[in-house]
Amino acid sequence: MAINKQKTKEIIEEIDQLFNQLVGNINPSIKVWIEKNLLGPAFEEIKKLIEDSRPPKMFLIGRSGHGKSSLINALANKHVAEVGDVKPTTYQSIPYLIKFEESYSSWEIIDSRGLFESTSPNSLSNIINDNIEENKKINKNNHISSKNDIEQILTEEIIKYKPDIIMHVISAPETRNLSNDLRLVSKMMTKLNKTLGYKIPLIIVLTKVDTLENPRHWPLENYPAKVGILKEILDYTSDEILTVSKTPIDLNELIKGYEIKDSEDITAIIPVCSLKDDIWNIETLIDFIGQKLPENAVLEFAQAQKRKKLLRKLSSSLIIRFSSIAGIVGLSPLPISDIIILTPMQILLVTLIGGLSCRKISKETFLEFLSASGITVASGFTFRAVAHQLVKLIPIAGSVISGTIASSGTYGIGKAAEAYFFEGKIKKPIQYKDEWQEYQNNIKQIENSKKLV
Ligand SMILES: Nc1nc2c(ncn2[C@@H]2O[C@H](COP(=O)(O)OP(=O)(O)OP(=O)(O)O)[C@@H](O)[C@H]2O)c(=O)[nH]1
Ligand SMILES: [Mg+2]
Repeated sequence: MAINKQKTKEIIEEIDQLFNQLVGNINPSIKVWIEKNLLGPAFEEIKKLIEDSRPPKMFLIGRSGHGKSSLINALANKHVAEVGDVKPTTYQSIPYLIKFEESYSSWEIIDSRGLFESTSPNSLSNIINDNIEENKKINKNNHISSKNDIEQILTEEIIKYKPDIIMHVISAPETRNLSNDLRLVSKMMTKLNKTLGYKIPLIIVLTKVDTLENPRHWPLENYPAKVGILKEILDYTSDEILTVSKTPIDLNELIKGYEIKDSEDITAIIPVCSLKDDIWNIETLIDFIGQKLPENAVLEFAQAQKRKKLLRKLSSSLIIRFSSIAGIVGLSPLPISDIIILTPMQILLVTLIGGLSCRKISKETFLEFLSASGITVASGFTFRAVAHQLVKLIPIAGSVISGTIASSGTYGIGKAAEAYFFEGKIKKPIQYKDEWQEYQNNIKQIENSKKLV
């Protein structure tokens, strides 16, 4: 189970009804104000996260046999792409959709296989000193025989598919031989990004790291010589081939890959092993892709595989957004004394966090959190009954709710729900009061420092 667009719509409708029931005898102008400033923005956040979500689009470049299909299988954690030794002789880009039925998600993959097949790695040397004769060899029978052909076809394909991420797959032991391929693709991306006016992240994925040095030396971490060779290849790729400056993705383990921050074309170099029984560092690649995807493609990417870490990030940002929205209460033109007006939003938040943790999007999911927090609600409950119970979770002092109480209460409820759904831990919302305060202070500091600049 997971977030499902239809179910989310239904819950939103119920929450809207609940709100109308709860504010039955409230001043109509306050009601309109709340709808516009609280519930409206909250629904808008959900629309961005869920209703507008779409499959991530990933484009693969790489010579035949370097492990593109195996990489897709490793990323998807299931068999979706053929792995084989048949060498394609003609260029054929294959788009396909991987469906993850159980989690209502899909990925779109474009495998640009065969693109380099009729060029030897050396014939691409003319990318440095453009050899006109070589480039004149126009492709016959769809054979691609020059640097210009490759560059042109790749550019056209990328413009046609507009992928979110491009992965250039190269077998790690062959990195040196294929330095021209790497240069060609990165040069092409510089031009392409300029044409498009935005940067498509290009990740260089070095596959088959298990075959470096002695293939039987595995797991990698147990063999310092193998680690050394991999480190050398990574450095060679960044320093010598691409001449870019690098930042380790994991400071404790330099061989997990480099992020390239100031480059116009490359975003990262990440080594992996995609063999089913020896999967290595795929997690790093997945996290990295998750960070670089556009907002509306992250949900399906993470949810497909129930990637808890990424889904939790989505949940955390949703909590922050909802809490900030709740804080608007403090700006209400008329004082609002009943915290119950916030509960519809909070019920929605908790239910969605449950959904992100791969539970069902339903009343039952919300109820499960409530009873775990020590609040029992009779069976056959309505949201209305629940709303009155939920209020008990927020400590409130005085007769008027301030923006701070509204936001920190919402944050606490969200975080307690997150701890429960993602870790099975029972926490009290009040435990998160300082954390919210700290978050607010940080934001203020950042804003102040921006003003100073
Ligand atoms: N040892 C090892 N072998 C791998 C790895 N990844 C792929 N292979 C093997 O390399 C061969 C080619 O892999 P594919 O995934 O089919 O390569 P491809 O890039 O999709 O090739 P085409 O479809 O022909 O373009 C297969 O025999 C794979 O099992 C890896 O990480 N380690
Ligand atoms: Mg393949």
